[in-house]
Amino acid sequence: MYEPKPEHKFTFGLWTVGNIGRDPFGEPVRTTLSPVDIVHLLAEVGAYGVNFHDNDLVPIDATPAERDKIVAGFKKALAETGLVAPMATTNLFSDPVFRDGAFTSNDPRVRAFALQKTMRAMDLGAELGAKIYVFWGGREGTETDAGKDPLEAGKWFREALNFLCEYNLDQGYGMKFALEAKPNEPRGDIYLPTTGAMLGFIATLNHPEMVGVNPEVAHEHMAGLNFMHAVAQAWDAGKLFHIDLNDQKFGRYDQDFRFGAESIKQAFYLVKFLEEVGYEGSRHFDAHAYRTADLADVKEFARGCMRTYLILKEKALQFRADKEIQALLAEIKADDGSMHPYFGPYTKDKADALKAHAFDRVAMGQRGLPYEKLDQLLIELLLGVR
Ligand code: GLT
Ligand code: MN
Ligand code: MN
Repeated sequence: MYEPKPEHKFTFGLWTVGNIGRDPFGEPVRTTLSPVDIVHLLAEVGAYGVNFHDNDLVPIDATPAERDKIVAGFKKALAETGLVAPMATTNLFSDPVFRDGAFTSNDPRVRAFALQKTMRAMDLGAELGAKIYVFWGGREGTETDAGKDPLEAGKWFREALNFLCEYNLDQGYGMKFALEAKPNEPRGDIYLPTTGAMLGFIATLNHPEMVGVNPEVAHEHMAGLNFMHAVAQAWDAGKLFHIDLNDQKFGRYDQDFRFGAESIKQAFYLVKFLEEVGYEGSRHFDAHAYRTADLADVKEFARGCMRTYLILKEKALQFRADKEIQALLAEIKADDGSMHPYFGPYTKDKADALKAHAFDRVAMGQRGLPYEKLDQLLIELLLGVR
């Protein structure tokens, strides 16, 4: 019943199920899986697609011949399993060259190298069929603002994206760019720290229609924000090009937990939102298994992400079909139409009539709102007793 199917568009990055469990205090705990192994693992658990950074697939110092061999092997694995590669991205954060940023580095050679690396990675993504291209600027920030000017950094980032949009057009790749915000980690502070900040920035680009966002649950939760609200704003702006699903305790480091592992209620509202508005993009799980997991448990992790999504999707349908819940919502949103003449586009007559209207402010302020009752019904629905 909760079996993943291709139409659910469940995808994982090579770096997610391939995560070897290294952390700042500990060495790897799992053996490295090759990209081909990962494709087979994802096919085994029922995923639809696999996403990658350039260097998840092709090592940064590979020769052109080595690159071609790796890409051919990867394509063969995709063909054998039927998996697709809908999203690609650039690793602009692991190599020491990016330790002070990529597009916002103070060093012009690093900024130029970041552009070169991204164009080559876009070529790789295009070759494998990716139509969404993600930008996560993990090193685009500071520990001390003494050495960097945020206005200059913003200008460099804008110029880089404008350049790469033109490259996309020039090559006829037809990609959409998706900018991913994160407030901090690995930098002390990362520029454009929230999805809302990214949306504001996109409007300043030369090709805003080509650029949207890739919000991640954990990244908004790290900042103490309501993820579903950020996603709704992105959707309303026509900018929800991709989404990174995972979970996270509030206010902590980037935990990248299994989807729904921590905040069941927030995950429910999110799935309900995505399903009800008809989001058609990938449901990408940007998460990894606990460091305690072995390979068998990594598969349980991946299955769990998809299974929880599908269970919550069913719960959303149940919420809509629940008569008591819907009756409460109807009561809360009751509308006798008497205010309709005042809404909609401004006219002088409307403004005059509204200014003259007599409201019973005290009675309006005393109206009961059964949100406690509604929330308890939701909790009981999620706990499986409705
Ligand atoms: C890295 C980061 C993620 C980004 C990935 C894409 S890499 O794992 O923490 O949130 O989505 O660059
Ligand atoms: Mn992410
Ligand atoms: Mn993350």
